Parts: sequence; C-alpha cells; structure tokens
Amino acid sequence: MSSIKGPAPPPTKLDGSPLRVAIVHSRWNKEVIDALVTGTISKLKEHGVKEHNIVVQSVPGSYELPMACSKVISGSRVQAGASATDLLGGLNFGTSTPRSSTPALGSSSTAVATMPSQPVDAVIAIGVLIKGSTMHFEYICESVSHGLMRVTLDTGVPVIFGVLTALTDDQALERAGIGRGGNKGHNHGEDWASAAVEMATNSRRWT
Ligand code: DLZ
Repeated sequence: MSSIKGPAPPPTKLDGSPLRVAIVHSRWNKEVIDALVTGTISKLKEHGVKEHNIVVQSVPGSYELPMACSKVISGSRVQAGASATDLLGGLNFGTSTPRSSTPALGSSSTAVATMPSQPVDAVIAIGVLIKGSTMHFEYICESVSHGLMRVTLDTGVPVIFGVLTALTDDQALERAGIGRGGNKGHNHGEDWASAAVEMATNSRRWT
C-alpha cells in the first residue's frame, strides 16, 4: 500500500526566476548534508531560481543555524559564501578564489567573505541531527527548531526547516535519497526548495 504522507502540489505553478534564496547548512554528518544541499540546489534551479541568486553558507553544526540565518537575512558580514556553481562542481566553496585552491565543503579552513547585500527572499536551513546516547540531540533539536521559527517571525522572511532529526543513520540517509539496503528513500532537500519558492512568492504577495 502506498503512503499517504508528503506534501501535496502547490495550487499554482512555482516561478523562482525573480527570487534570491540562501541555503545555510551545517557540516555535521557531511555525507547526508552534501546530498541534501545538492538536491535542494537542483530543485531550486528546476523552479527557475537563477544560479547567481542562490547563496550558500556553511556553519559548524545545526546549533549555529538560527544565528547564521538571522545574519544572512540582515545582510551582515558572515564567515564564508559560495555560489551554486562552486557547490555542484565538487562541493567546494569560495566565490573569489579559483576552484583548485578552495577548501572542500566541511574543511576547517574557511574563506572570509561578505554576503552580497541584496536581500534574500527565503532561507533554507539544512542540518542533520542524529540521536546519540546522551540528551544532546534533544536539546539541539528543540533550540534549533524554536530558533529558526523565531528568525522567521522576527524578520518576516521565510526560513525553511530543513533539519533532519533522525533516530538512526538509516533514517537520515533515506531522507536524503541515499539510503542503503535497497531503499534509497527520497531527498527532502527537493521539498525544502519547493517550500522556499512557494513561501517566498507568497510572502512577496502578502506584504
Ligand atoms: C555536538 C553535536 C552533536 C553531538 N551532534 C550533532 C549532530 O548530530 N548534528 C549537528 O548538526 N550538530 C551536532 N553537534 C554540534 C552542535 O550542533 C554545535 O555545532 C556544537 O555544539 C557547537 O555549538
């Protein structure tokens, strides 16, 4: 029997061509993060978001996502930026240096760059939390979800909740479309991209 879960299609066709979208992702659980970020970028482009209007920023862990999203929205100076081209072309970042000399995504070496000053229409916060043997997971899940909602409501800019809160490695892998053992699952980054385009479009209409 097929599942009844998942998002229904939007009421109108999504057009991302006028939009500017930021992706802020953590670097914990990199294999899953990389798949989610790649799926998100591909779907944004499918919806017409132009590559130069996709801004990518990384932070150490999910706990740092709310602050980074807030800063990205306020256009403040941030630690590192990347274009979609850099990310897809080998998961590197750094817009101003040649690809061969840019550090890999997840590297401890970071370039300092200033976020472009144009406002973003939506931010997609991507993180992967996997439950361990302590209460760390619960505390981070709770603060990150509340923090991201607060940024959304305080700024009026949609912040999409792209944080997997998985109980096992397999749950995380399947939700990034890279599941093992016959069930690849579905890449939730695609859904987050669609939600970002829909909410950014709505938010332009609603103001
Ligand atoms: C410390 C920690 C742990 C245990 N697990 C995760 C995780 O599964 N996913 C994730 O994104 N981050 C994790 N972190 C790091 C915290 O989010 C944060 O970066 C550090 O506590 C520093 O503030």
